[in-house]
Amino acid sequence: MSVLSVRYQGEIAVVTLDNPPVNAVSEEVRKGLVALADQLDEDTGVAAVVLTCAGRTFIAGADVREFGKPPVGPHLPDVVTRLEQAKKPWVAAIHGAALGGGFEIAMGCRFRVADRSAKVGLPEVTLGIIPGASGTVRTPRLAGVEAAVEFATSGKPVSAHQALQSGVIDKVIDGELLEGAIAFALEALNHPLPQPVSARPVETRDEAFWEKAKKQAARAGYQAPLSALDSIRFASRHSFDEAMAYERQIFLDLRASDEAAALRAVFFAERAAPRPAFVKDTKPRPVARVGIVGGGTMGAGIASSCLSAGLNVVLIERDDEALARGRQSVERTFAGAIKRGKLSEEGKETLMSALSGSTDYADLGECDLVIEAVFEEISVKRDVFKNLDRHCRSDAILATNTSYLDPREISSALKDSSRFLGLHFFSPANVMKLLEIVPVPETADDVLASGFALGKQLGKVPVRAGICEGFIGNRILKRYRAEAETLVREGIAIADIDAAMRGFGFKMGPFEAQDLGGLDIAFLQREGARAEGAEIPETLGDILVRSGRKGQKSGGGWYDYADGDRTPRPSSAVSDLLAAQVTNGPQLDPEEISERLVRALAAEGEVILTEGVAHSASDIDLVEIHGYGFPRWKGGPMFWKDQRLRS
Ligand code: 3H9
Repeated sequence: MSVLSVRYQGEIAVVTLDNPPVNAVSEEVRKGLVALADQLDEDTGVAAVVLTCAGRTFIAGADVREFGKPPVGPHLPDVVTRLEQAKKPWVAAIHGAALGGGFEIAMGCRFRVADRSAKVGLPEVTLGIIPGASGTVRTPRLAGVEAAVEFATSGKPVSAHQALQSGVIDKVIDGELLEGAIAFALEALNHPLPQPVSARPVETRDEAFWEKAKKQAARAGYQAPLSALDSIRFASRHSFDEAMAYERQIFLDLRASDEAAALRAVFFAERAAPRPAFVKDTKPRPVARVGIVGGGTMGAGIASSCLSAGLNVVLIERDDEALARGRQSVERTFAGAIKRGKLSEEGKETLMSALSGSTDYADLGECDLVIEAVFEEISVKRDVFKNLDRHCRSDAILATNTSYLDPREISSALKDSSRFLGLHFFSPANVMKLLEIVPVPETADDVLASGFALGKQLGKVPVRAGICEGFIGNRILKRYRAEAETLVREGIAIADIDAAMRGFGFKMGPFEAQDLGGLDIAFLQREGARAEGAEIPETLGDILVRSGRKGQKSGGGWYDYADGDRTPRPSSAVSDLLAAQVTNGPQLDPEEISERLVRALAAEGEVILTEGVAHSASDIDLVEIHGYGFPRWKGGPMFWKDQRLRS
């Protein structure tokens, strides 16, 4: 059966694309659209064509799976042009999302209508490419240069309402989409047709505009947004055909780039993450009401995240004062979302009304899942779980948010550990996407599946981690920090190491990040382990903490900080403290420094894979990207290392 079908409603031909899951434009779709344009052009009974899609969305873009292979004709830019040149006007009826090549096809249609909840956008830069089928050439002609720059360099889709305002669609349909689109087409036939987009004039902008836009695009840290801008700028100064040729060349060059390969790998890994093979066939338990024990930073963050996903939350604290603080934290998070325009005042009220608080564990009786987020102290955690055992329904899932305690020691406080698992959120939990899911040996399959389903519902990237100190992420972090200290011992300046990692694409280097988070937490862990007899050699961080340098909060850590200023300044006090540990070896350039550190990340990743703590290299990459700031356009340490080996 073909992915494209046509039926007739009077003089309107309704073309339906049905290419699950997201109607991506594959070779078959491209061929089919050209054939249909030819066929309908010759059909004297047809006055106009409505293009609609089956399933959850309009066309989500070119088929990304084809990007690793040589391009095969007919090419999408030619398909878009063919639709634009059709003798009968085509009307794109958009539901779900018209993204990338899907939006480009819509721009080839003479008209675009969308239902209220639809989105349109050019997300190509998020895949390391630029729009390759006229997105940077037609959009400025349709909506102006500024809107085109925003679309193509940010990659962010906009709502149907915003799309209407910026002129990229012609109408928002309130009722049934197809009916509305057919009525729109019939009405449009009563008027002269608008010019095809390619024939419309394009505005020019002055140098100041482009300079500002360039600075903005450069912030992303990788090539594609800058190239998208370059292509729009070219399009604003050249003929349509010249601009199309220019765009195509950049698109093809970037399509073959390392960054695009990395971003594609991340794209597919992220989508596969919530449904790993080991839970695919297991039905998760329904979760509608979540209990959270502990309303501190972590608990409140988890609560915000659950509320935003439409869950009811019961927050447990030891007294009313702590409960009020937890509630205020959640409120602050939502107030921030209102400020950023992400939430309305009414929306906040609705979310807050789904939050209740209590100091009595008995109020967790109706919860389907309870997440413990209390102090990292084994006896405290075990007490919490003994209470949960007493008060929760016997089929309720009980989870710990521990980041470094052994979950088995916590779960053994329960009568039935099959309902237990670790759900390791990252701070701030309402922002960070990573969720490490840590089953104990007794965890039931459907409990594990429920962890992944919850991750998906919360919009997180869930990754299964085995039990070891630090699970996947913090264990790798430890190795990373140790290697960074080794570099310091070899005589590399702390500021040079941080600068090299920023140059690689991290927002922060390892030392400035520690100053921000505080050096004392890891120090106390090491001290605790030493007290229990573990032989842990003294780290440079230990030396700093012992002399009172815990990071920004104590006015200095690896760097000095002036009062009220977070700018790290190299510290002569630190140089003095560490002088005896440092030998002056050869200096390294920034690439050599980042190579050493990323190799250390990948090396620990290899060990973790061998031990079975992580299930796949791409899981490790997701952990690093979503929990530790690894630049996604480098694909994660495992991908980066493999790419290195291939080149
Ligand atoms: C482009 O268009 C280039 C052109 O300018 C020029 C060309 C010459 N291709 O996200 P979901 C799969 S570049 C292939 O969970 P949702 C995905 O892997 C493209 N497959 O669904 C998953 O597969 P599986 C620009 C794709 O409902 C399944 O669909 N477009 C593609 O949460 C469901 O995905 C984009 O970047 C694709 N393009 O969200 C849009 N897209 O079931 C990317 C998805 O086997 N897509 N899949 O794991 C999206 O943003 C979301 O999928 C969408 C639906 C919002 C549409």
